[in-house]
Amino acid sequence: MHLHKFEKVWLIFGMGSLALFLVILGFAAFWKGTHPQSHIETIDPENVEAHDSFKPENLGLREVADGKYIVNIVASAFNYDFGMDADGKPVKKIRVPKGSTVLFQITSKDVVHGFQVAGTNVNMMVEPGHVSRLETEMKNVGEFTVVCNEYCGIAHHQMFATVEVYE
Ligand SMILES: [Cu+2]
Repeated sequence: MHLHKFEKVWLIFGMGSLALFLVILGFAAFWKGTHPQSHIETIDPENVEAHDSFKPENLGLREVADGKYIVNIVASAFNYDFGMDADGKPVKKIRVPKGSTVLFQITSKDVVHGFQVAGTNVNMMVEPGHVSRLETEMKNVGEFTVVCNEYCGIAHHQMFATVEVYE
């Protein structure tokens, strides 16, 4: 079979790039430890309260050490549950000082949701049956809107909250 020279070049290029991408994928997964944010930790979506982090009294922002925070959230259609404030109202805004390290832990009770803190590198898929975790340093002062970026139903656009980083 005769192959034109250009055809050979393109075949080698195509197969070469496929092999290169597989090597990059393997490097990221096995050497760099890149993995889904769920870390494959499972949870019963019908009974998220059984998990310590998602008991109603443990939801929301908590300072665990100087400048270190944990935020526990339960997502459901169409709400992010950050727990209740002192007046018994649902928390819709959390405040952390600039430069603090914040670990977001979130799970879903029903369908797939998103958890994106717009303007930061926090962007997670939240799957029912899994716990998604992401730790980040809040470097910039400002108000950042939390949005659900996975379409989850008719009132999807009402899923939001605010993270305020103060000086
Ligand atoms: Cu949504």
